[in-house]
Amino acid sequence: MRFDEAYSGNVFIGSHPDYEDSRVVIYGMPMDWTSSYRPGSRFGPKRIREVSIGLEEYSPYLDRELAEVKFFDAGDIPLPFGNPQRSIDLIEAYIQTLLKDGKFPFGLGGEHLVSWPVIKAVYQKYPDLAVIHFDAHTDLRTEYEGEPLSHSTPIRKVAELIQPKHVYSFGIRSGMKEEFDWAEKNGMHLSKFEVLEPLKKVLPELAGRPVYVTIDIDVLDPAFAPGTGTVDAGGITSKELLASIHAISGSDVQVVGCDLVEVAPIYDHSEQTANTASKLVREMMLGWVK
Ligand SMILES: [Mn+2]
Repeated sequence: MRFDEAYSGNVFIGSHPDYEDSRVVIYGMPMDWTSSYRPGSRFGPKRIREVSIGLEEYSPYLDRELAEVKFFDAGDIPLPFGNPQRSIDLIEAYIQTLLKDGKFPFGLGGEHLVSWPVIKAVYQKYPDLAVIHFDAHTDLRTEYEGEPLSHSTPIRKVAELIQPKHVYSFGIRSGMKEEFDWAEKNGMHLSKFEVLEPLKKVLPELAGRPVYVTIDIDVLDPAFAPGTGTVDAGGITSKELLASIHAISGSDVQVVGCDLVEVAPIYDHSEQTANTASKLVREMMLGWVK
């Protein structure tokens, strides 16, 4: 590693230079080929890394600092533009390698479809897996304009794979009636509008379980995160999202992987979205990797 690498913005602040020796691997999934509204999340991972230079490495919430968790920043997975199927296959193969090496997968999106191959791979390792999902949108469509590989479908695919009753969605305030009906009919845990309070209620029942957590940045109100593909008014504050991350870290849930997706820096010249995302990454890292 070059002596200046940790501060060059090429890697997330505080990352460890050695893969072999690291417990966690951060990787970008710079894909936005299926975004139905505003593309741009392919640039999310890079910008989240760049602005991380402005972060403190210490978390006063958790009284822990990044040096206490060995994480390697692998950069972005090279994905073929415009080809969601091959991109998904490449992501899945990469995650399988990470898991075989005993690493904790920590992904940065990219559109939300990238979570699907990751969760698929994680589920192979943890058949008892539950998924916690923070989002403005249900993401429960079976297809979008006839296309099943869409950023509006990943949670449906996950729910069908691991069973709907093992999927816990929070903050949902947008989707088709059919999606909400499907969630209810199939026993998915879908909390409309609210995040922290319903989350606290379900954490005890997830105690001891391996859990994958996927955060779509648009669970935040557009006032806090305008830099995303599909903004949706009526979201939570960044303070509530941090408290939710900390509620998970304070519980007996065993987080086995996570991601933060849909940051599209171009729609936010204030850069608060990327800056917020980088702080969320720090708290997820320090809170969830024990
Ligand atoms: Mn989503």
